[in-house]
Amino acid sequence: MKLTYGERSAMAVNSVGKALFQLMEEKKTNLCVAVDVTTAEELLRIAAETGPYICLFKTHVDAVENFTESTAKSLLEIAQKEKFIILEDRKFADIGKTVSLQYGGGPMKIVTWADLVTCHSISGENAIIGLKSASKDLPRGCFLVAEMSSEGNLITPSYTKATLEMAEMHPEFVVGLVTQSIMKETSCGLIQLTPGVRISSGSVHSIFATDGLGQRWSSPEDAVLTRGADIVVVGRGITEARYILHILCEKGHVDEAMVKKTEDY
Ligand code: 5IU
Repeated sequence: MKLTYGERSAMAVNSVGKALFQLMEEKKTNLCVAVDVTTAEELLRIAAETGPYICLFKTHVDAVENFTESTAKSLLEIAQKEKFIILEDRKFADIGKTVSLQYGGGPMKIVTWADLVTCHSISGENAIIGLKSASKDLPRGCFLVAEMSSEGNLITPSYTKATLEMAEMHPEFVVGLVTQSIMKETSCGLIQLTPGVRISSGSVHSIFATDGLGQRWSSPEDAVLTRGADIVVVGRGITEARYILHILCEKGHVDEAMVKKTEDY
């Protein structure tokens, strides 16, 4: 049975999950850009440039040296203008009480600006309950990590199965799963988000590249058609694409060493 993202929106329980499905349908995009950068200026530049083409903007703000409340405010303004949802890939992994503090407070105050976050299932369902309690009445939700793209990760099929079950138990807060393979038994209201994707000029069906630090990339075709991705997460395939870096180099935004580095991938 094939359903449109619009039809699946009606099956989502969480309001952000519903909105994400609707955005995908309206903007005709299932692209999430992963923005692993170190400055707020770069983060905002990429948000403005990719905004029209994405449904989801994935951050790691703890890698950004100068992320402040004002960065968050500017990011929210761009998100509203370009219509995308913000996902902070925090991968919460602690007990319920601790994750509620990390999410709601600390220097990043993630709950105030990120529509969605990622969370590991390792510590049990109370992590979800903790996040939900910290979100109070804000429209918020999370993706649970069911599988990882990295070489040698310790996730087993039974861990993945238990994570799916946990997601099904909490559809009011869990909008979907981070996956690498098709989750046939998952309800259609949950979204499958697949990182480790980039375009290669070579093979389109197999894992074709790595970054020397265990990342395993596959092609968008493979991610969507074989691995069941609803949304593909592309980081360096966009932010470090050779032709984009050449343009940025000409404008003086990055130096030649950076361009040279990507030519080595
Ligand atoms: N990410 C992965 N693999 C995973 C999970 C998250 O790559 O299994 I869970 C994150 C890490 C990075 C982005 O922020 O997705 C991928 O970036 P690249 O496309 O640059 O590899």
